[in-house]
Amino acid sequence: MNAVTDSAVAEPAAAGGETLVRAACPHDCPDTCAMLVHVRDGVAVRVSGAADHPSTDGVLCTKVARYTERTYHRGRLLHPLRRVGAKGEGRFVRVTWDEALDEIAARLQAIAAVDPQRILPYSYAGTMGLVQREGMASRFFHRLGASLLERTICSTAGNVALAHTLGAGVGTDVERFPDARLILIWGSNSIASNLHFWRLAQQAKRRGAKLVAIDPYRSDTAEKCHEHVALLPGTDAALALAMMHVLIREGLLDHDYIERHTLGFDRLRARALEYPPERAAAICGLASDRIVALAREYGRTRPAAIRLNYGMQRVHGGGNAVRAVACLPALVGAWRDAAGGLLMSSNGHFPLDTVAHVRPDLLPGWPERKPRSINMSCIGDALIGSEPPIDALVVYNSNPVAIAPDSDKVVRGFAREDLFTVVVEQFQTDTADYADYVLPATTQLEHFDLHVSYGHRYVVVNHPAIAPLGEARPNSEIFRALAARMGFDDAPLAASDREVARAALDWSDPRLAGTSFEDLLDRGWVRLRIGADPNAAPFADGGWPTPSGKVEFYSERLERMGIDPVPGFVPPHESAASRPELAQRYPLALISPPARNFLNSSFVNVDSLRATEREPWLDIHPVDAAARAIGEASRVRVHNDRGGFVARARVSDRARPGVVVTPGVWWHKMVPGGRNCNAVTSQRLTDIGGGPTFYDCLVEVSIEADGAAR
Ligand SMILES: Nc1nc2c(c(=O)[nH]1)N[C@H]1C(S)=C(S)[C@@H](COP(=O)(O)OP(=O)(O)OC[C@H]3O[C@@H](n4cnc5c(=O)[nH]c(N)nc54)[C@H](O)[C@@H]3O)O[C@H]1N2
Ligand SMILES: Nc1nc2c(c(=O)[nH]1)N[C@H]1C(S)=C(S)[C@@H](COP(=O)(O)OP(=O)(O)OC[C@H]3O[C@@H](n4cnc5c(=O)[nH]c(N)nc54)[C@H](O)[C@@H]3O)O[C@H]1N2
Ligand code: SF4
Ligand SMILES: [Mo]
Repeated sequence: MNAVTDSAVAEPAAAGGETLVRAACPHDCPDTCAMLVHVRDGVAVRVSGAADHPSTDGVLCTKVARYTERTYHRGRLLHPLRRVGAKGEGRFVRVTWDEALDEIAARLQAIAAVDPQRILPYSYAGTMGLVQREGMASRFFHRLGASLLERTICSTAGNVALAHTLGAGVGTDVERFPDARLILIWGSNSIASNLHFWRLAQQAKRRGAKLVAIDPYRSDTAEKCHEHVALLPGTDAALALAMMHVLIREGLLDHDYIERHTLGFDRLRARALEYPPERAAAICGLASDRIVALAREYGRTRPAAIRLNYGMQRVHGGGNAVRAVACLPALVGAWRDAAGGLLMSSNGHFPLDTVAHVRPDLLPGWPERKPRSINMSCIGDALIGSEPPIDALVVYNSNPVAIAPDSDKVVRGFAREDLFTVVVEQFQTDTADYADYVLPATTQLEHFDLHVSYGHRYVVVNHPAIAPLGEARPNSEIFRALAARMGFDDAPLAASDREVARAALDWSDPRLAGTSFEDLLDRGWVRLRIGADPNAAPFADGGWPTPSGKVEFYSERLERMGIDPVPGFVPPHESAASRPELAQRYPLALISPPARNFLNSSFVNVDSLRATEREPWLDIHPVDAAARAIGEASRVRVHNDRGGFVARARVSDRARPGVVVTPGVWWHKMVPGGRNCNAVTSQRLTDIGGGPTFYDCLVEVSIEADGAAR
């Protein structure tokens, strides 16, 4: 099979007149699959998983296997649009690119003349590509001097916590998991959100490993594990500290590893001794002997690996919880085994050159001068009450009206008449409905990109397979054009997509030894070289990328930031224990984890996938259902002081008593009542990293007659 090295030109493949183009899945998923696009007569007929890419192993998930349905969807935006109806109404007229760009440039210029900080980019990971994500967009906004966006909406609690414990997003190679004997799948519904890890965990299972899910919900993954520890949301740190307590008490520690490769054991020991299993049991809603048994098993089994995912850090104490869990492998010396240790993110393994990539130096006065920054997880409040106000918002790679917490406030902000909003999108999303201008963006099949991963260790290339549909343009081209319109003649703003991609990685780094950018374009993917022997345990002999070079149980950097330097249990913002008066009115804890057939709010508009998910569900325990006269398939209203949404009840013990679960972030306009689950989530932040607290949310559930939806 051949790779292509030029845009949209593919080499003929052996069979059936199809050409195959090497591509990468663009989505916010740890698996970053290498794909092949099958093209016939200029049309992408299907996509498949690259069989030669070890972690993809020839398999794509159900959603992306349908990527051509998304690309050729009847709802694709094909022309620039200008709003003619009221904000949110969704009435637009077609305009030319010239008209749209001229008007947008003029409006941004006028606002920038007052204060460029009144302009805010809003973006996340609609595509993870180094070019189409921030490659050109951030260069543009830096040059403009716009407000900086703190991109916290997913993972900063966990990532900052991990960086202050292990030093960076580093850990166990996902491909080593088949050799583990014990795997703790912690806060992760891997079948839905990390399929290729799940396949490796299955291999381990077949070789005799035990799989344990730690999750308040009996997800598809928890259902298929040998054991399921169903703790209350937001209590993971207490569980981890109690496990440490048992490991200490029963002498299951690796003192040699602790002595040589960790910092602050005495402080951590003192903290853990405050959490005997009985205390944690009360906090977590578990039996204490379960905790003792789990700790013993963890302390006695080798190799023992933890797959930690972001599901458990979307609560007030999410950062401390990640720190606590990330301390466990060092305590028992699990890092001595290649198949032991912990994996949350592998992103820190990649030799990224951020400055060369997004060019913060384009900001006049950098690095002394920095514009104000706005936390994207509080966009509702920011739009309503920032000083100076946000006068213009440019949204790309994100659907904030649907995915940001506290929807009623977000909608109020987006509906402001005096706000100038540009949305660069592939589809007419909830957010696009509030735009003054909608600009049509290409999909992954139509543009070039380069991808690193947060789940594996490969760089993957995406070659364009087809010509852009309609008048759609890549994000990079749109921001280049806007820069030119605004008179920015800096060379980095005219760089080609390939130049941006090349600049994003440090090609002289030993992890890319033996590979050039050109090789990579040709081959489609390349594996990082980490350590002399790729099969060895990279941290068996320490070498952590922290300031001390050790696993930091105690973090001086956190202490300087005024944060507890030793991991502890930080209770949820909203729980029966932490807010008893609130819990009187809103007694149920709601979590809203990923749906298997959607990716955040992406794919909700793809008919076949929406037909599989059918409608917003609410999993509720029979005891909680009976107390509210809720039956199977009852239509219910989930509500609190922030707002409410409608769902269909599924009564079963998959949700533990006191916890209700609604999978997936639907589009507001596609659900009865016009509000998805973010109508009830809050804008409060995590203890570390300023992350959102989607799963820290008390609600009440009431029966609602069919058709009576608001
Ligand atoms: N199909 C699909 N795949 C996806 C996504 C998607 O929307 N759909 N989203 C992508 C994105 S953006 C991300 S960030 C990644 C990872 O996204 P994650 O949010 O890590 O997703 P999951 O792996 O589904 O894990 C969430 C699990 O955590 C559980 N959970 C909730 N609260 C707690 C808690 O307090 N403690 C513990 N222990 N568990 C808790 C939930 O019940 C759920 O089973 O997945 C990506 N992959
Ligand atoms: N209640 C609740 N809310 C959540 C979560 C949850 O678990 N529960 N998960 C949170 C998490 S983990 C995350 S990461 C966020 C994700 O939130 P977002 O980053 O907003 O992700 P998506 O909802 O997938 O929206 C991405 C948008 O980018 C567009 N897009 C894709 N590729 C391109 C491109 O090349 N160019 C342009 N211009 N647009 C493109 C897509 O069409 C899509 O509309 O949501 C968060 N919100
Ligand atoms: S969403 Fe994840 S599993 Fe699915 S194709 Fe993309 S990278 Fe692979
Ligand atoms: Mo995410």
